[in-house]
Amino acid sequence: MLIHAGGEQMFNSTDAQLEQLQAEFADRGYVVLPGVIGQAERSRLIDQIRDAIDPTVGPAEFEADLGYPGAPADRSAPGGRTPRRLLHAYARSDEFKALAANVQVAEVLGYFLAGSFCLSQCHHNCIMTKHPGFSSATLWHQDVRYWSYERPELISAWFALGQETQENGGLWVIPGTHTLDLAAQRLDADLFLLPELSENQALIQRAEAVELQAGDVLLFHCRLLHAAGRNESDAVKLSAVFTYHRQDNRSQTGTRSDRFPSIEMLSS
Ligand SMILES: O=C(O)CCC(=O)C(=O)O
Repeated sequence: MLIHAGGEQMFNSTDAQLEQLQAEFADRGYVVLPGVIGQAERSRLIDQIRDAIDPTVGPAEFEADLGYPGAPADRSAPGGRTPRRLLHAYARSDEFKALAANVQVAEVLGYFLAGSFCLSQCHHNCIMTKHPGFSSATLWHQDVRYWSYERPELISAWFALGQETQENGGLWVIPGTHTLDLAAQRLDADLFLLPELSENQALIQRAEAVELQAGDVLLFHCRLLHAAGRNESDAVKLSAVFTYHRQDNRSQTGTRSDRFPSIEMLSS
């Protein structure tokens, strides 16, 4: 399979490899692509992120604003100015644009989404900065909860810029939940899974930690249940996250998903 982006011939996996990845994605709702981003590229991105953390170059979302478990109580509390996400990653620099358009990721996404696709500027499109001491835990949720597209068929790419482990707050997923229809009473008002319900506990017992090496990319379906703990290590964890959708899967007019235009990434 050959796909073209910006006139360049792309990374060329065999059809058999792509088919196998797609079968895994269809079954589990996620796949990991190992070693996609080399060290030199990661170092350039990390330098840019460090420059944007302190003083924080907005727009940014702060841990204190969300009030997730473990977050500082408010912006005036100790750690209250800890950023959780640097937003609008795509627009921040040419290096982040290139990351979002990574050829290997684009080839796999083009195969999974079966054709032309776009990057959403409204969802994820951020640099996750998980800081020791002041980071929060993210409870079980599906990202699609606040997204409004014609079809819930978006895929996010989580670029690990360093190692991601259970200790530093790496992601947990519940394989196969991207096909599950969850009744509303299983979720709280913010659409997090209610952990006290026995049917939810049975699901959570199936959770798996996704440990990533620096440079790995996790592709996950927008309906996959996932969660993450706090960063208990002594180093900040940095990841860039972008979300993609088929070009013909349009955001609904007037919703948050429609606030900024999507960017065409690849036409086949
Ligand atoms: O790193 C985390 O705490 C989880 C982030 C997450 O699940 C999300 O932003 O959807």
